[in-house]
Amino acid sequence: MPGDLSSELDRRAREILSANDRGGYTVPNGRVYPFQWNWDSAFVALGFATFDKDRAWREIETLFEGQWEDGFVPHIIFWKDDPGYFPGPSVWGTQRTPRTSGITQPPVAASVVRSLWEDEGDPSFRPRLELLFPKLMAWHHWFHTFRDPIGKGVVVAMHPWETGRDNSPEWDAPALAIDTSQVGHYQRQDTGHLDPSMRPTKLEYDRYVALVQFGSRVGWDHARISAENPFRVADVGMTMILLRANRDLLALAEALGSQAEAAEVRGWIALAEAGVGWLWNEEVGAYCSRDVITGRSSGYVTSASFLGFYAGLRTEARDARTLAHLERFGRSTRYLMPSLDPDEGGFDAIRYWRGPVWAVVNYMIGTGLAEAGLTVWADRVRDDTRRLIETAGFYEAFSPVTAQGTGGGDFSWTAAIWLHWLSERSASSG
Ligand code: 9WN
Repeated sequence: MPGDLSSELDRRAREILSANDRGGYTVPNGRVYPFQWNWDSAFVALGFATFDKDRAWREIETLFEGQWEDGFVPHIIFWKDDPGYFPGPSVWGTQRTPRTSGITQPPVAASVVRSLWEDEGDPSFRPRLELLFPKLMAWHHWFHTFRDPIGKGVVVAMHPWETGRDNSPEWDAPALAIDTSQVGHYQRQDTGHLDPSMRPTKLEYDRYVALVQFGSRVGWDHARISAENPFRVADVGMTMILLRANRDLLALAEALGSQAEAAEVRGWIALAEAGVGWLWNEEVGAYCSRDVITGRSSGYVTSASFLGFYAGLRTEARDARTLAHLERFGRSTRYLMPSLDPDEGGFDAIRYWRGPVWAVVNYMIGTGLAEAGLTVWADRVRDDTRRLIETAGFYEAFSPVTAQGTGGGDFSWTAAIWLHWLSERSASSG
């Protein structure tokens, strides 16, 4: 890539983060997503860290200002009113200050904090790490208490939004159990901002809203939700991300000399390493999300199926079968990693989590492949992500077939991943 294109994209990426900065927290996109989102903020911190380290730590600190006393960290914090997004705080009805949603999102924060701490090597950040560490512990503890009702160390999502991969077909069969008859009238905002062909369907939204209404009805009582929610699906993505985050949390515990916490985290890691096999679908040859209510495996190979490397899992037979899917995906689409198997009937190159490529998922997959020594594939995932951004710009997601940008433009986490992982400057610095 010509150096001037790279530095122009660096400049543009920094500009996007600054424009989406609302003072201590960053919105994913000013129009479509005008609040603070959980895993978005964590990835965004990696981008800020390349030019403003203090601001990077601040992003995570504001996220944890929304933490509840039971350790839960919400998927959205509504710092200010904005009518441009549905559902807003009154629909969630969590009665909290700051106002928040009632579900969580993939726990990438501990991994990001480890990266901030180790990459910077600056002891002046230690007091901030010491303050964040117990909050991270409390959140992971919450996951093990309220999102692992089957006690296997796998994460059970209570809402498709919780997975961060909202309309993946993995949720289709389990969502049949959600009663949408009492949902009533509501006004979506997303389809006013974006082409509806890129967004979830009306039926999917009815289900999303019905689950919010259920949570609100039970007063967002996490114990009741864990036992009674009509949607309970063990998500491959969150399971792998939590396992990875626990390994990173363990490194932080050791850096801080927190022996008791380190022992607790080691227990969580051992549980997940033993339990993740429950998600392995031998017939398909991949990790697939699984409905806890019916016990059925989704049978879908999605981008999340490739996160085992990121989670630090190495099993010869499973790796070989996973890599066979990777090779097939690589032949079927021009750009890795489509969010759904491109040979699947429901594959749709522009509809959200049913086809498009997401830079943050590629970052996790690429990192895992590199750590596993699978350099050729790690490079392919990274180069494809770079080419998508160079071709289309900093979109929310991209068609794996044509590179067309999908969803919102000037997207914070795409800009952050560029700065942290893809720019020539970050490649040369490590
Ligand atoms: C619901 C903000 C979020 C991401 C999710 C992505 C999308 C929200 C929505 O946007 O979800 O949380 O309204 O579509 O699926 O991963 O965190 O960027």
